This record gives sequence, C-alpha cells and structure tokens, in this order.
Amino acid sequence: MTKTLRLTTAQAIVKFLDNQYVSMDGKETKFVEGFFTIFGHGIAVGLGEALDSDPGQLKVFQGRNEQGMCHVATAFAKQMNRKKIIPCASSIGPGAANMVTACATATVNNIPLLVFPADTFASRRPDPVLQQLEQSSSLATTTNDAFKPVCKYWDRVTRPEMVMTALINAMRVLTDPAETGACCISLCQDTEGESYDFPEYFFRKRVHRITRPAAVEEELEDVAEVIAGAEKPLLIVGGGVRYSEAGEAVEKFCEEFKIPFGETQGGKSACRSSHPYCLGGIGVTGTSASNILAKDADVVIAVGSRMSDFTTGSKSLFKNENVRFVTINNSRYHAYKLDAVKAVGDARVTIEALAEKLRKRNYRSAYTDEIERAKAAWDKELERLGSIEYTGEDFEPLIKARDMRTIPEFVRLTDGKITQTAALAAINRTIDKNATIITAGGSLPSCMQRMWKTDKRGGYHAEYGYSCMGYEVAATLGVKMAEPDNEVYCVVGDSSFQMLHSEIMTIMQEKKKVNILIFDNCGFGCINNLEMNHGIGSIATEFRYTDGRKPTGDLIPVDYAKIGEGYGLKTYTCRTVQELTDALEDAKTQRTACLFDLKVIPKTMTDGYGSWWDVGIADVSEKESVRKASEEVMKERSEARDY
Ligand SMILES: Cc1ncc(C[n+]2csc(CCOP(=O)(O)OP(=O)(O)O)c2C)c(N)n1
Ligand SMILES: [Mg+2]
Repeated sequence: MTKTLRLTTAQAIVKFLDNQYVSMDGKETKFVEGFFTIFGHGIAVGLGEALDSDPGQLKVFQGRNEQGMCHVATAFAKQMNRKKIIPCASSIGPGAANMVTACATATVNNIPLLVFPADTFASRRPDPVLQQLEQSSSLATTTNDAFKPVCKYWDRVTRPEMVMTALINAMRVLTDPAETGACCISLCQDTEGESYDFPEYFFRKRVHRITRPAAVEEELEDVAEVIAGAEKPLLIVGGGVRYSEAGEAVEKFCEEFKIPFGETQGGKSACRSSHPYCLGGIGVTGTSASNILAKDADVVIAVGSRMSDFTTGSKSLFKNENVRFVTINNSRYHAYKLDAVKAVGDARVTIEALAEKLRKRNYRSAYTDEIERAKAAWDKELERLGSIEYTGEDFEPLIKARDMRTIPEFVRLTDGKITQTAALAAINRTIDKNATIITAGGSLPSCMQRMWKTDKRGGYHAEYGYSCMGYEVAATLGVKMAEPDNEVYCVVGDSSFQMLHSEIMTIMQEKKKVNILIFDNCGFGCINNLEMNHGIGSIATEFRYTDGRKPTGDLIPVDYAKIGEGYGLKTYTCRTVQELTDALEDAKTQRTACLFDLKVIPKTMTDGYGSWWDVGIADVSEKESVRKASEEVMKERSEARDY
C-alpha cells in the first residue's frame, strides 16, 4: 500500500516546494527560498493557513503591491543565476491582475517566476464571488486567463490531485535554461482548502538538473566554417552568457582568436569591463567602440542573445554587405534569429567546443590596431561625459531641446546643477567595486550600458527586455536578498520611481540596507527626447501643471527625500556632484536603507554613437519637422535588413 498524507491543496504546494533542489555543475542548491504574499479572501484562508501551520524551511515575505513583489522575486532569481526562486501568491481579481505585468517581465527576460493567483470557486456556488470578472461569454474565463500570453506554463487547479502534475510541470519549465520564464498555477479558492490523500513519494526530495546541452557536431562545424572565413568578426555577449556562467570562457575565446565583443543589457557584466577586447554596450544604447566595429564586421557571433532591436539597431547596425550571422543559443527560437548559421547549445560548452575547432584551423582574426583605437576613442569620450559641468545660463544640453525654457526653469526651481553623465561617473567612481547596480526603464539604462564599468560578474543588473518602469526599487530588494553582504544601488528615473516604489515599505520591514538613487529631471526624459528627435513638440512628457487642456504650465518640483523620510529611510538631497559624492560616502556608514534625491538637469543624458532605432512615425503631418523626421526614418528603414 502506498503511504499517503492527508493534506489540503495549499498544504501540499508548500510541502512540495520545500523539497525541490537544483543541481548545476554538480553543485546542489535549495530551489525555493520562501513565499511572497499579499493575502486577500482568495488566498489568506487557503494558502495562508498552510504557510501558518507548517511552512517547513520556507520564509514568508509580505509584499505591498503584487507587481512589486513579483519584481522582487524576479530580481532575486536573476541575481541567483536562476538557481533559487521566491514564488508569489495573490488574492483573486485585482491582486492577480497586478501580477500580469511582472510575469511578462520575467518571461521576456527568461527568469523563473512562479505565481499562484487565486481564482473563482471551482464549485461556482457563490457565483459571482467578490472580485469575479463575470465574463458573459464564458463562466470558465476568469481574470487569470490573462496570464496565458505572458507565461511559459499556465494551469488552473480545480481539484486537489491536479496540483501534482501542475507543480511537476512548473518545475520542468522553471529549471529549463532555454524555456524558463513565468509559470502560473491558478488556484480556485475553494480547492486550496480541499484535501486529498497525496502519495508520500510526491513530497520526496527532488533534484532538477540544470544541464549544459552541447551543440551537435554538424552545427559546430557549420559555425566554425563561417568564423574561420572571417577577417573582422565581432562577438555579442547576451544574457545567456551570464546564466551559463560562461563569462570566463568567452573572454578566453576572444583573447585566443582576437575577437572584440560588445555587450547587450542582459549580457553586461558577464565579462569584465576591463577586458582588453570588451567594447562595452552595443546597439542603440551602445558605445562608439562597439558600433564602429559592428559597422564593418563580416561575421557577427551572437552568444546567448535575443538580438532585440536595441542590440541590432533595428537591424541597421551591421553595414558590411557580406556580413554573416552566427548564433550560439540554448533556445532554437533565438538561434534562428537573423537567419543565422546556428549552434543550439549551452554557451559555455559550445564556446569551448568551438574554440577547439578554430584552434585546429589555426584561426585568428585580421584585426591590427582597430580594437585598441576604437576603445581609446571611447575612453576619451567617457572622460568628457564624466566631467560635464553645468555652466550657468549658457549651458549647452547634450540632447537637443525644442523648449529651451526647461533647463533654466529646472535650475531655478530645484537649484539642481548635476548633469546625468557626471553623476553616473561619480557613482561608478565612489561606490564599492563589489557593489551591484540596478536599472530598468528610461534614459538611465542607455547611459548605464554605455558608461558603467564593472569587473564584478553579475554586478550590473538591468531589466531591459521589457524595460518595465517600476522594476528598479523592488529589484533592489530582490538583489539585496540574493547578496546580503554586498552594497546594492538602484538608479531610477523620477517617473519610474513615481510609477512603483511600494516595496520601499518591504525593504524597511525586511531591514535591508539598500541604496536608491532617484534621478529627478522632472519628466519622462527619454520619451521627451524621442518626441524632439522625431519633429513633434514636447507633449505630456515633462511634469508641468496643466492649462486645462494640456500640461504646458510651469514645472512641478517634487521633494523625493520627504517621501523616503516618511518611510524611515536615511535621505540625501543632492544638487551638485560634490554633494552626491559626499552623500555616497556617508551612506556607506549607514545601516539603514538610503534614498538619494538627485536634482539632475534635463537633457544631460547620452545620445548618438552611430546607431539608429526604428519607431512608428506619422507619414503625413502639417508640421515640416515631422515630415523631415519621417523621411529620415523611411531612408533608414530602407537600409535596414528586412528580417
Ligand atoms: C510600465 C511602463 N510604462 C511606460 C513605459 C514607456 N516609457 C519608457 S521610458 C518612460 C519615461 C521614463 O522616465 P524616467 O523614469 O523619469 O526616466 P528618464 O528618461 O527621465 O531618465 C516611459 C513613460 C515603460 N517603459 N514602462
Ligand atoms: Mg525623468
């Protein structure tokens, strides 16, 4: 007779998750750290009871906003290199819906995130239960169907015994390096509390192997053949290099065959910034070093990259007529991008096997001093960017502004005299070399991908797959939970901060010393730039009082330090780079979370450096400036690759 345990669905979930482990390169890690919850009637009595009565080794964290708590869990899993997760449970209806954006963020970035949104009654007895959607076309459709397009696995548990296959399948996806992303197990709220005689073996310790499948021999040969013919190859380091822990292997590969490499947002800090062949960020928000070499490259080797429009300059970056693309990716889907010659496999083992093949062919690129020259020119530019100071009324912005009243008005209102580029350089100079920095939406990831340097593997944590504003503050907590002994800093735009900073309260509750640097430039800076660059005026992107029809009045200053104070953070208002440097030094001595309100002059972010980004544009307009911008877009489009 099989031994059984009489448990509720929720009790079985907790017990199962407490017994899951992953193993990578022979090292075993307990997979589940705890649960993030925001309880409501849909979950408190079912899952709440299970976590209260017997959580096992699992910790219980209390979120503030369901999207925010999921971002914390996503950042934690990312910083743990996908070897540990914090499942997130919400109530039914709005609580569940709040998690949808975060699930998409995790899926786009290939980060494991397990969510349990509560659902309507399986019995349908209280139809409609409080917060039920009541979709008249089908009673089977609930809010939780909205998770389907944003999750890699979706299930709804209407009977207790269903949870066994649901959980095993969620584990299959969560621990699959090529397929991982958000997994949703929707829990009917009555089912949560219903019990079943679960076989005891369901709860035995399971070790899921995170494997390194090597590309097959034929594909390796195909790829080696293409690279062997390259005079000016260029390698792109994507997030897959980070998760495969292949940074060192890629560095060695590049050294041996003299191949320079550019970094995507996901791949940055997989390799050391100080590596002699590291060109820094590539693409729309890349450095001139990367983009100049990309222009002429005859073979582009994308390792673990999704080859997004930001990486390829909307497919316009690679101008060499005979350029060929090679992809190394554990996902066949991504490996097929740009019609590449592909090797489907883990980054590290595939790079190592490829090196063997190139060694046999005595391969070495034909670069002479192009790499050094491109890097030296960029370093000079970096020095210039890092030392740009406000020079008073005649200050020249880095980005063109149609509305020239903004800068003097901003300085008058806030007394802020920090330029964004000098601030980033000062932060990079001042903080500990072992610190991790976090960024996501707005102009900051662009500047950071260009300017930030770190030799700490995983020291640059950007969410730029979904570029989800509101990720930063929550992610800072997630990263700190993953690296409790390191200093953690997020750089966040004022608008992104406004959008979502609920988890500040959770940071205080968990007593985590993190550092939040708000770049207050009074608006959606990067989108304002986008408007200007495409010939339209400034419309609803600066924070200005409304005139009743449009926000065209005076700028609205905000005291972000006061918000931090309200939650009990140590706060600093910085109006000059010197004040910022002093504050950063002081913060190092603090034991509580710190918030920096930086008054950063609008239009002082980086721009340009030889790349183009394709965005939708009006092809008819009354405005001459829009017509001109539209013509330019059409011209660039005609020069970009079709697929
Ligand atoms: C959730 C979400 N909504 C909207 C956008 C579109 N968007 C991208 S950047 C941006 C403005 C960012 O402003 P801020 O955070 O202040 O950064 P800045 O560009 O000023 O540095 C907006 C609205 C987004 N990326 N994410
Ligand atoms: Mg802003």
